[in-house]
Amino acid sequence: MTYLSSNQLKQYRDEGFVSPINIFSKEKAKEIRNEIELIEKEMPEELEKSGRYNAHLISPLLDEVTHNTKILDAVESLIGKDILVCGTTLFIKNPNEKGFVSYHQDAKYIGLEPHNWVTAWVAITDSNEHNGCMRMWSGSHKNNLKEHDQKFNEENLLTRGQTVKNVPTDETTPLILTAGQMSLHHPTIVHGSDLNQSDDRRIGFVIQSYIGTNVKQVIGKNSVQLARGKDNYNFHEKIKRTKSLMNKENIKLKKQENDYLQEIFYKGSLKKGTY
Ligand SMILES: O=C(O)CCC(=O)C(=O)O
Repeated sequence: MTYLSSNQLKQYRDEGFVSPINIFSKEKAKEIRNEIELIEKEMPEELEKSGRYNAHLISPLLDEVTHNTKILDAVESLIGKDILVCGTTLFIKNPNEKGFVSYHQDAKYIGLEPHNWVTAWVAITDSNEHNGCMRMWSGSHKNNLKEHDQKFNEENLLTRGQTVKNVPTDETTPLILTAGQMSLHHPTIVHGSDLNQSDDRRIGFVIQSYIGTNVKQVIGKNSVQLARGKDNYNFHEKIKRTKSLMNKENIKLKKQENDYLQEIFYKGSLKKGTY
């Protein structure tokens, strides 16, 4: 079954991304933002730095997004009908902070092989050039993995500050989304994002990533949830979906999963960043 149109499939093949895709209403996005902000208020450190990963394990509304049928339909068109979720990340840029994302390829340090996987970036707030939306180096996914410098800059929202050299930033495409829309991007596309210059937060909830059941974790360990279809390979441990907000057991599970992730992201690195 192909849910994306032939133009969208062509865009993904030629450019390495598809955007924008409507998923839910602005009102729903606001409800999700409120849940994120409630967690931040009740547990001030829970979503900070390396805690920003796997918030879907403690937030029923983020769990609902992760398993959203429209998102999964689009993902199925790209990686097939047997789909696992192997993690999520909140990319939040607050106003007056200097957070940015250097140009990088997701596949570089994530250990997911083969590249039968895709990342969904879901806009919880509007995301545009003024507040630092993602920018894509169109077509760069065709050239395999590139060398990355490791800059470990505190303001860089990536773990190692990993940076691809000589990116033609003036030619990159901004992915402009309104709250409730998403983009999908390829594991090897070079992308990044600039500062938030607005006076509101920019919040992206990123399912990083949806993987085919044939994809292995070759660096460390990732637990997964079955999102659609059947897992005939069973390469990964399965974890349950959450039913309640900030449940103690799920907070523990999130911490455990995030510890595994840290091992993956910093494997072989002489230094550790804060994310
Ligand atoms: O949210 C951002 O600005 C960057 C996110 C990103 O790099 C990703 O989703 O792979």
